[in-house]
Order: sequence, then C-alpha cells, then structure tokens
Amino acid sequence: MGIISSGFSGRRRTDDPRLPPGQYKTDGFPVLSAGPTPRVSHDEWAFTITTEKGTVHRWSWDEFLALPQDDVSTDIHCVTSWSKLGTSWRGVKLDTLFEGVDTDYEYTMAHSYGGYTTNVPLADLLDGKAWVAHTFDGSALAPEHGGPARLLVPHLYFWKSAKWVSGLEMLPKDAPGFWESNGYNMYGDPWREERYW
Ligand SMILES: Nc1nc2c(c(=O)[nH]1)N[C@H]1C(S)=C(S)[C@@H](COP(=O)(O)O)O[C@H]1N2
Ligand SMILES: [Mo]
Repeated sequence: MGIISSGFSGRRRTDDPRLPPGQYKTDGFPVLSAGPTPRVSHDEWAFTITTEKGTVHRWSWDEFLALPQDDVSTDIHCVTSWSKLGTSWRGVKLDTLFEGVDTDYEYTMAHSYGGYTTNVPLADLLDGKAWVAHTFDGSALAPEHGGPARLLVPHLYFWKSAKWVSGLEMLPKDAPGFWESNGYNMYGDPWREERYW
C-alpha cells in the first residue's frame, strides 16, 4: 500500500496552477441555489441598467441577442471549494451593455428574478471581465444554472455570478447583497481566499 492515493479525483489537491488556494477540481456542474428556480420566458425577460438619474437602459431578449456576442472560455470557482476549469459560455460583455450608460457611481447591485442580489464594483464588470451569459457548452443555459441568462464574473467567487439576472442598479457606495449580508465576503477574490467575513 503506497502513500499516494489516486483513486478519488474529487477532493484531491492537484498542482494545477489554475486552481486557487483551497479549491479542488470538479468535472460535474453542481447546482447551488438559495431558493426555487424561477421560470422566466423569453417574452417576459428583460435586462436593465438603472443609473443614479433614474434612467433605465433596457434590453428585451431579442435586443439582447442582437448585440455583439462573445465566446468565453474560463475557470469558475465556488466558495464551497469546487472549481470547474475551462468552461465555455456565450454572452454579451458588460462593456457593450454599458456603452451608452452615463454614471458616476462606482458600485453595482445585481438583481435577479426570484429576488437574489449580489454586489459587484463596476470596475469588476468592465474591461472584458464579465458577461451576461445565455449559453453554456453550446446549449441554452439550463434554468437551474441561471437560464435564460446569468451574470458571469469568473475572476470572483461564483456567488457573484447572479443566476436569472434581471438587471444592475448603480450604487454610490458598496452595499451587501444576499450572501454578503449572510457572512460572505464583500468582494470575493478566490486567489486571496476572500470567502467569508
Ligand atoms: N439568483 C441566484 N444566483 C446565484 C445563486 C442563487 O442562489 N441565486 N447562487 C450563487 C452561488 S452561491 C453559486 S456557487 C452559483 C452556482 O451556480 P450554479 O448553480 O450554476 O453552479 O450561483 C450563484 N448565483
Ligand atoms: Mo457558491
């Protein structure tokens, strides 16, 4: 009996440089939802950005799909310690959605159908760092994973990637969302293990 066990690939730490500290690689795609899965039809779906002036920028499903689309391959990291490497998404860069948005505020609150919220600094949504994604692995994003569309902010822990996202609200200062009010870190950098308070 050797001391090296390779029978279980699940929780074994590897030296893969893509894995942040304390994370293990999974090949599955766990579902983590704080409540039931909201069912949102494409007809009723819209994505909005609301500014301090009360201006509401709104995209219907068709308008959203008509925007320039990105194919994204990225690693995702859940605070519960699983990471999924090389995931494939398609969606719209937040830079594209913010092109016509005039705001001096530097923080956002993401809102979801079903009531979930999470805070993300505006800088973490821009410069090609975040998307509103509607496709995973070449197929329409499954409802349990956030379909019709979810936020994808892969450089932060995955709780920031709001499923069933309905919009972003500009904020003058940082404020906690759902998990951040329940003990999760305000920022959530996986490379610095910013998991909880
Ligand atoms: N609307 C909404 N978005 C959410 C959540 C949620 O409960 N509701 N959970 C978050 C958490 S904690 C994680 S780890 C990921 C899980 O996404 P998945 O279920 O597609 O793996 O979604 C995040 N986005
Ligand atoms: Mo999570």
